[in-house]
Amino acid sequence: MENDKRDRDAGSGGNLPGEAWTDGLPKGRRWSGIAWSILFLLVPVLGAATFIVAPYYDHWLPKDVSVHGKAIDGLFYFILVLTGVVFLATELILFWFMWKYDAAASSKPATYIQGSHTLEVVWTIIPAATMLFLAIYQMNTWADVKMRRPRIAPSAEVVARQFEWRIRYPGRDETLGTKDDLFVVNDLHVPVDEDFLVQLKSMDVLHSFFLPNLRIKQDAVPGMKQPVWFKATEPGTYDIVCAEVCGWGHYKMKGRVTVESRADFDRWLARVEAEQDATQRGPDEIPVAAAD
Ligand SMILES: [Cu+2]
Repeated sequence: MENDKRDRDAGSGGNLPGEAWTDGLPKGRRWSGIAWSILFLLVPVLGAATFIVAPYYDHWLPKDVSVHGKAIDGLFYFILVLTGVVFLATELILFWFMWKYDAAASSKPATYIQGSHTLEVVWTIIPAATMLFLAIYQMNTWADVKMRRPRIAPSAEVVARQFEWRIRYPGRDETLGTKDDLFVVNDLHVPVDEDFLVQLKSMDVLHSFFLPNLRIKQDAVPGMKQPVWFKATEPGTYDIVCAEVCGWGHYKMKGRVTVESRADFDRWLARVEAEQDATQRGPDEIPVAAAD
């Protein structure tokens, strides 16, 4: 008999019209409603707090030392504010609805609505128009960073490989792929205030060439030569990291980029050349192993 009643209740979603709602509400349900509302309120509060506090703990954008950086950061902040406002608004509305329409606190059953066609059209058009605006608004920056390549020969070639960056400079003839090329690993040097054009390749899997301070991020795709360019504005040593999970050693696939004056850069190149000449010997210079 008792089971019959329970089955009946379960079959109709737990509440029979005119029956369960008049039974009296179990004590304590209201508290769970409050707890859930507060929990959902914490999402926008802590979310916003994280962003406000982050710069004070140095967890924010790294120092920008690129001529493109300002435009890219501007876009970043613009999109952050736009999405931030929408995020806060939707989360606060969600909280308010949970608070106000707590089922346990209500004495009336929920009413069924068909939905609103107008509302659906409005909330489809607004995001679509926003996306379209962003697509057009960022076009010039995108073209500067990814399409308007400086008309110079490649300054260096960077080949990504599990788990290092192999860098090749053209050497004295200023042409890549010739005998006097200079090779270094994980140690990119760049003259300050000059256009620098990298020819990016991958030897094995997908990697992503990421120079946070120069606001550069480009996938290195096996079989493709990707041009990547930038102009550094401030001498210093900055990070090169791989931004694509590329295998077990992905975390240690890091190098550094040294931005320095033209004179320092030339001196460094000359040193690499001298070291390479000292360690590389021609075929006739290699000592033949003594026969037993
Ligand atoms: Cu990688």
